[in-house]
Amino acid sequence: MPGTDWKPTACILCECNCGLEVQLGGEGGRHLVRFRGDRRHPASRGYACEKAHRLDHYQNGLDRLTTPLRRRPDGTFEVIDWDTAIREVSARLAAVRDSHGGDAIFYYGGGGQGNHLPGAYATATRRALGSTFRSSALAQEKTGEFWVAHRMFGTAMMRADFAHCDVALFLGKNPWQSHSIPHARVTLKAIAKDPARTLIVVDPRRTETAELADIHLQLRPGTDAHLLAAVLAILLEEGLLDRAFLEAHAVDLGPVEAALRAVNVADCCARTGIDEPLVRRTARAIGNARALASFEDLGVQMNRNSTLVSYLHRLLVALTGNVGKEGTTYVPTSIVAIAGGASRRKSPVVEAPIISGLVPCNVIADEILTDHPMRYRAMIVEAANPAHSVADSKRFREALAALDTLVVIDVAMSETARLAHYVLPAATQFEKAEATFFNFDFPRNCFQLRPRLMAPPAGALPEAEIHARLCQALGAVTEEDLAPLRAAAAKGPEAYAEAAASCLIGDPRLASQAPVLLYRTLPLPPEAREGAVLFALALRAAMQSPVPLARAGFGGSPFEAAAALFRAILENPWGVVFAVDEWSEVIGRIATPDGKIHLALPDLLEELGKVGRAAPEAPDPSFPVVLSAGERRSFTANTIIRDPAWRRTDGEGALRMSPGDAATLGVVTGDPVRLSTRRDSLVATVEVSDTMRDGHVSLPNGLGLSYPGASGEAITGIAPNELTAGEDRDPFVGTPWHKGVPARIERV
Ligand SMILES: Nc1nc2c(c(=O)[nH]1)N[C@H]1C(S)=C(S)[C@@H](COP(=O)(O)OP(=O)(O)OC[C@H]3O[C@@H](n4cnc5c(=O)[nH]c(N)nc54)[C@H](O)[C@@H]3O)O[C@H]1N2
Ligand SMILES: Nc1nc2c(c(=O)[nH]1)N[C@H]1C(S)=C(S)[C@@H](COP(=O)(O)OP(=O)(O)OC[C@H]3O[C@@H](n4cnc5c(=O)[nH]c(N)nc54)[C@H](O)[C@@H]3O)O[C@H]1N2
Ligand code: SF4
Ligand SMILES: [Mo]
Repeated sequence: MPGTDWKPTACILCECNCGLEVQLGGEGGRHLVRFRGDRRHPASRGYACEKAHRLDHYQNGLDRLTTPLRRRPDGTFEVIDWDTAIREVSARLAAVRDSHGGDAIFYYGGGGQGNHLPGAYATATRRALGSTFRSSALAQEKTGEFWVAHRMFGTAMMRADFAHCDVALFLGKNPWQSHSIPHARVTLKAIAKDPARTLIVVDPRRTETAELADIHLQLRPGTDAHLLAAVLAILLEEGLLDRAFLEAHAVDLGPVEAALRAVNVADCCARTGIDEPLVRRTARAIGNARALASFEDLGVQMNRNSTLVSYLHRLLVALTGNVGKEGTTYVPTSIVAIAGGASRRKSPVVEAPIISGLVPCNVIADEILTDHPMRYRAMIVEAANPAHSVADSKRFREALAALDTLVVIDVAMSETARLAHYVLPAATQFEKAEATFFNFDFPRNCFQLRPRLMAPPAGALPEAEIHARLCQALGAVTEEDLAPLRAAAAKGPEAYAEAAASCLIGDPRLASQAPVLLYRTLPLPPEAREGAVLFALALRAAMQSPVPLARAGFGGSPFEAAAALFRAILENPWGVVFAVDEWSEVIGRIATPDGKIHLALPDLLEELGKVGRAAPEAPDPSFPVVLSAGERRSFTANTIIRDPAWRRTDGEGALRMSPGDAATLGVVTGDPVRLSTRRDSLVATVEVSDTMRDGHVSLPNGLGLSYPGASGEAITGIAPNELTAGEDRDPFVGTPWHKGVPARIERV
């Protein structure tokens, strides 16, 4: 019988993290039984999609880890206790640091779609070890966009206001399924229904979003750079640039105009397969928009010319003046900035660019396997499954096998955990307090600390506790360090805040261990304990963004503001508005040295010229089809839910292909086919779909997971990265070409 209490939490399956209310029930009250969208959540306001109702398949997965494991030489695992695990893991990592330096210890992950506190606690462990190189999935999707935005605007995180735009543009993005914008389906339907608003979708598939569109540009896969070049050239030719905006807020228009004048519009349109009149109609809709909101995502960011496309997309927004007015592009206030520009440092072995602090995922295997003194020799993987999610799984497995030490912190026996020397079992996101740093709303931005719904099973620990134990075992935090804070805590909140602030700000050694110090000493109720690190983050936000925080009710000195915000976070478990922005402030957040948008990026303008002139790449006759490896569907959620039974539809994760291609092959829905790329050859199940273009096939993301079933471990569907290659990546930032993999299909 479900209990009658509805408890606030959030969905953890995509970056929206919609607020939910759940009822617990089942054995020991450990099942998530009933769900409803939480109307009190300030961003989602009751919205949730069908996936949220299936979250118990995450909480109660059969491959849940409940004890630390150590790998034996034969590859099997033995159970060890926590004291042994912490002692051995810290000793082995310290040994790598002592003989090769902390830079030889690589950190991967830190959070998935809804759990970003582990990454915050891990900074203490990384600092204790001197580990500075790291990465996460963002370095195979967003780093090109960040790099371009940072160079042009001096700030990397930009989002758009789809609720108030009159023209919405989605480039390689299917928000009906993948969301990423608030109330995605409601917002899309509202735009589609309103004759005064225009929905433009650029996608080679007729997606659910494209079905709603006023203009669907069903282009040839991988030709987005040509499409955007043509649109920009038409805007210039037809006098549709916002000259007044550019005069006031931008510099270096000249070289951009020259490059756009050199674009051959007819030729570019021909390359995309879209008729020029339709491209012109699109350009006019954009050029005449009152407010354009646009979003580029994986269809272009994991594809050829991805960084050039990100640049052309940012140019489109800037040249039409769609920045800083309601319904257009904004820069949100953040609690934790997750986006940044390029570092001066390169990765130590391959010398790949580091953007937003992240080494490109596609070079990690090379960084480990190259015989080089600076190669990574140990790795901590936390809340990520790179043996599944990074390009070329086979080579990535080889790289992991070559490490001295691999430590995986996960809730389930993931593909990566199977390869670890030590597996450390974590509490699930419903067994500890958790939060997301994907807070991108505007003008009212919100933050939710979800209290835990239940205690973890004996044997699993929250990451905060794991990192605290590691840091203490490494000697980075001692009882003497904790004593003054504990004493201050006994005196009350004010004494504590003062003591915490003085060690956070006054002593660099202690500051580097702030997450652990706070976690060990800040008095918090058990259901919110892992929220301790937010005390430091709230203080940083109060120092960096005093005005938006004050408007949200958190004014006064930085200490007063931080204390009030921290209290509000604890008192509002369904979420709190932490910042109130104003549209008029957006232009002021352009953080280039002169405060202007820098339109001309010479390397990318040169690339535009090259791409425009280059003859179309002749398809490799052995691999004539384009495979998009990793589509978001109704029941996919990366590898967060491993139980295949959670999928109500598309159980096997079918390979979608056009009726024309199916007829040529002589196959129908349900037939097996052999799908081959340069890396591997696997059998997939076909779904014939008239949403597909001829020559383009698509596999879902997050399948190919091993899961215990009635007859032992079984793998359902295809793991997309068995088919992708590490060298297929963007020349500027190293992001992968997962959406355009050359492939061949045969009957079996
Ligand atoms: N249901 C569900 N939702 C999710 C997730 C999930 O796993 N499942 N994951 C979340 C995450 S981590 C992310 S990053 C987002 C990603 O969200 P999206 O980027 O929207 O997801 P995808 O389906 O991978 O890719 C989007 C589209 O790119 C198209 N595409 C393929 N090739 C090309 C091309 O050459 N040009 C263009 N213009 N388009 C092309 C595909 O047909 C597809 O419709 O989704 C988030 N939301
Ligand atoms: N070919 C191809 N590859 C892709 C993509 C694609 O479209 N095509 N998409 C890419 C994108 S955009 C993304 S975001 C990545 C996603 O790939 P990853 O970032 O590797 O994330 P997930 O696959 O979701 O793995 C999350 C892991 O966290 C674990 N986990 C869940 N909750 C917790 C917790 O509370 N604590 C801990 N410690 N662990 C937890 C899960 O069991 C799982 O093993 O994949 C990328 N890879
Ligand atoms: S999957 Fe995303 S959109 Fe759907 S309920 Fe969960 S967080 Fe919200
Ligand atoms: Mo992602």
